Amino acid sequence: MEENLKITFAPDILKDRVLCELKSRGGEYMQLMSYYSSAMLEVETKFKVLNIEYSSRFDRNPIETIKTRLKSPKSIIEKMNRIGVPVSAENIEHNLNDVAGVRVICSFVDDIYKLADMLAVQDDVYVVKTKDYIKNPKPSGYRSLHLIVETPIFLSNEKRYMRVEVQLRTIAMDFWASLEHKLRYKKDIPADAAQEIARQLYDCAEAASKTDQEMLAIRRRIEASGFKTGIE
Ligand code: 0O2
Repeated sequence: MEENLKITFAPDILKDRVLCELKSRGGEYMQLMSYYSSAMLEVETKFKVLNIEYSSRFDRNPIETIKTRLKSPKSIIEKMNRIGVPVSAENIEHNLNDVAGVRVICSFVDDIYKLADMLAVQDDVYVVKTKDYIKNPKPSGYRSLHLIVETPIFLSNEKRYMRVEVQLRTIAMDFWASLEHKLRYKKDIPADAAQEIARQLYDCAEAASKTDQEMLAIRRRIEASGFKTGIE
């Protein structure tokens, strides 16, 4: 195992050095990232399969979009710093749950829970942790269902279990989270205005949630009347 890269503080120049070292040592770090990419692909495929099967059973697609992302080296270093663990391939794998991320954007709120259940019952998926920010939104107003899952990837000479963070949310939740994320990085907002803006953003999250509930009620009403919805 490669020697740990110890960072006790993180000015940008130091982060850049650690980043260069991680990349130049190549080997283990790049290999680990390729494992995460493979695990991400496995989980993405599982959702694509569920979407196809669901649409043939219920005549509609529960998934609007699937996005995948591998955490950047910079974000990995920042998070390792935050939790006070030296940066090494081994420590990254043992301490971070969200290096591989799959975001599933659903049509309706009930689709989120159905898809999460359908994934959880698969015999090669182990749900390590669930955080339900839909039933318990964050103080910011953020809503999503987060699952940390472990799933195997099959390599030439081994079967290796990897962790993937799955975020399931509706289009409305995604719309809010994407814009809030962008606005949060506008650093020149004075503190007093920031508080008011946070409150406005919270109100927008509440409005988006109300819209989600109404859209679900409308779909159920149409279904109850015997019409099919969203045949694709
Ligand atoms: P990125 O680039 O989006 O991934 P953990 O140690 O992972 O269990 P952590 O890191 O507190 O604990 O995880 P949490 O709070 O369950 O989820 C973190 C991720 O959720 C964030 O990832 C965001 O993607 C999303 N998120 C959480 N709260 C908010 C929020 O208030 N607004 C928005 N827009 N997104 C949020 P990262 O690491 O920030 O980055």
